[in-house]
Amino acid sequence: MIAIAFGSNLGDRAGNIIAGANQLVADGAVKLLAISSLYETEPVGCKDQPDFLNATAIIATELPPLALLDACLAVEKQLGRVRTLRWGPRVLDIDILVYHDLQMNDERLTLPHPRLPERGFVLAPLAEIAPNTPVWQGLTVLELLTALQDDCAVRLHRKLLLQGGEIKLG
Ligand code: A4P
Ligand code: MG
Repeated sequence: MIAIAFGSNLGDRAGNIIAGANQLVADGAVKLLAISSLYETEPVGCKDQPDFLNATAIIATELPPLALLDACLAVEKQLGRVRTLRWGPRVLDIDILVYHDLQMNDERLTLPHPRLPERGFVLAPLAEIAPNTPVWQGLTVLELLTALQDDCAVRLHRKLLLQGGEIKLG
């Protein structure tokens, strides 16, 4: 399984995530196999910023990991992300969560995503579409979610639909 995560807490948050996912498809970088609902989530790491919308997707891609990262960063840029504060507010953040069972620690890319097991805003949406897939040291998404200590609120916001390979609001 290859899974990616979307987050936005500036502007039209749902629109940014939907546009970003559809742009990755339009660029020919990925096919979307499954998309979670949108979740409204309290900011982790830097509390003094607006709440996020987060979602996750399972994808198919021919791109190797670093080329997939470049495709994600290009879409973030197209959608108008300006990097300021680390962990600060953003129009769109796209992270690679897992790339099959590949483990890597390149200076540009760490896989699986190093903060995956700590984050309700990733595990809750991923549990919707891949509950029983092992993603971290043999533990499944559901097992990680059950063990999670994170007390930041994560609430279901809205369904997303996957139709003809593209995402729409449900
Ligand atoms: N990078 C390394 N590994 C990866 C990976 N697996 N996927 C590098 C994507 N990128 C990876 O990312 C910095 C660099 O990380 C990339 O250029 C890439 O080479 P960035 O997106 O510029 O910086 P960032 O997102 O501010 O930092 P970071 O460390 O990626 O932060 P996180 O861990 O993604 O956290 N709270 C809620 N509720 N929802 C959120 O979505 N997001 C963050 C950002 C903090 N709090 C949040 C949320
Ligand atoms: Mg990021």
